[in-house]
Amino acid sequence: MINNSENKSRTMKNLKQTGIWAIALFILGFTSILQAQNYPYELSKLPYAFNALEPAIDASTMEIHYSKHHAAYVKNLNNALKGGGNEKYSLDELLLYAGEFDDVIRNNAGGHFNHSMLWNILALDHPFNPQSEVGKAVISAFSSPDSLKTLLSKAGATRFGSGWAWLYVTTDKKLAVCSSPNQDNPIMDVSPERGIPILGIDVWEHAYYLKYQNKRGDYLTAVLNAINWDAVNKNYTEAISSPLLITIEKESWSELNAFHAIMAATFHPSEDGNLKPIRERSGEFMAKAKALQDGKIPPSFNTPEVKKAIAELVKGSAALNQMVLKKADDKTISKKLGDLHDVFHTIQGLCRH
Ligand code: MN3
Repeated sequence: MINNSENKSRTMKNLKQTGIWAIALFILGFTSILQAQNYPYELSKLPYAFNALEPAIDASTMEIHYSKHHAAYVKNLNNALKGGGNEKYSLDELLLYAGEFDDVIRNNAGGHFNHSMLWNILALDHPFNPQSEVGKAVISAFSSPDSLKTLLSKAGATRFGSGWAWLYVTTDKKLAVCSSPNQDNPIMDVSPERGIPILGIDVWEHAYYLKYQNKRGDYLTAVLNAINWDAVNKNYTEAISSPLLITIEKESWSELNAFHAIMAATFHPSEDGNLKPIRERSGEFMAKAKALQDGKIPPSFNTPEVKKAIAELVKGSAALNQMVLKKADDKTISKKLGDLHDVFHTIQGLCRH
């Protein structure tokens, strides 16, 4: 386990890197399904009339869902961020590091993102197209759109209490189905399934109770026949090439995170002349480097350069451990730790492509 200050330091570094990404994306003109969402958040315009999805979704449910529930998530998110120092983070950062913000931020940032996606992926006249990019991917992953609907329906029906059913792009660019509690989604660090959602179905009672009462299954059948597959196709093609997917892949690299945590906990005190943490934890430091080498490197980062840098970390951290055991002086240990810190950031840098 990592303590709070290490955790915070890691988060700030991550957020800083994500910020660099955001600037790079802006300059390069990439688009993203999360683009340009920053504080203060605004309720996106509903792309159709309240009755546009009848009979699948009745006008009253749509009106309340959009103008009361979604509007409340936006208002509560802005209130939770206002004056708290977190206004600077983009919506994708709030989601990516949801576990490190207050639950109020996690729930309302999720609520805003999830509902914005929901409105966009519903329509009565944009049927599944097997020739589209997502159509081909669905057939490849699930054999048919009907099998996918069965999986989504099951995911939504078996989600206990409130939550969402998702079709999402995994970090290895495959399609998968999952469900999440409350307003969580697969972008979030708190989610056991990670990736970018491209189709989400709200299974909170507020999404269906007026018309369907307790019959969640009937609602799921109806809503899954009211999917705007052109919008899902757009989400899919954007998600597949999104740098956010690579960020999620890196953020899910648990051995890298574990090494980063011990690096932060030992190197930063050493910069202030405090060598106690590295003297106490050099064995653990070496073990975490070895675990990084022995673990599975995520596909996007599995390059000769990254492997070479990891090998250097393993060798260097073993040498550092020997220095500590032989009670070398502070200057020697500090120098070695600084060198390893540079090597580590080479890996971080190589991951930012
Ligand atoms: Mn809802």
